[in-house]
Amino acid sequence: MTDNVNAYIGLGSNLGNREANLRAALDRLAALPLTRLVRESSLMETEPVDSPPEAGLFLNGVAWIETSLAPRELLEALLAIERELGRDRKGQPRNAPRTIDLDLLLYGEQLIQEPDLQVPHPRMSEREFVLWPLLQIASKLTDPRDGTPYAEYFHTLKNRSSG
Ligand code: PH2
Ligand code: MG
Ligand code: MG
Repeated sequence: MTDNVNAYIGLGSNLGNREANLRAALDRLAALPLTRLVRESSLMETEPVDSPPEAGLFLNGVAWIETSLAPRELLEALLAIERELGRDRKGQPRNAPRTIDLDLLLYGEQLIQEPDLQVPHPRMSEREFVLWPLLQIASKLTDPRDGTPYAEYFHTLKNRSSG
């Protein structure tokens, strides 16, 4: 069994009862084997980014878990929770509205580059809807690739968007 690792999961929903979907996902994360839910962020409503025109507003949050599941076991567990909560990926365009999206953002300090699993999540440092809830629960967290504080990415984004 691997050691306990701190991992961060991004949660998003823009279909159905968004808050109920996120709460159900958090309950299921907390119930995973070899896993403890350490902290959950508050939920924020966000404008869809890089989504089809019909996409509605998202509700987003981040969960901090401590787990002994291996990264790929954790990924499979996240996909299973998505399916249980009605996520249907078949025939859907990229970033189609979804009842629930669970993204593995960080798994300890590990760097993973596989076709279906990239950690840190490749777009997390450019997404306010990830960084804001992440920093709320883990303000000192740094990018395992080069030690950049996630707070620095967040401030860069904010400065850019305010012109
Ligand atoms: N997820 C995406 C694409 N765009 N936009 C917001 N606001 N929130 C998301 O969770 C989100 C998104 C792909 O997973
Ligand atoms: Mg996503
Ligand atoms: Mg996803």
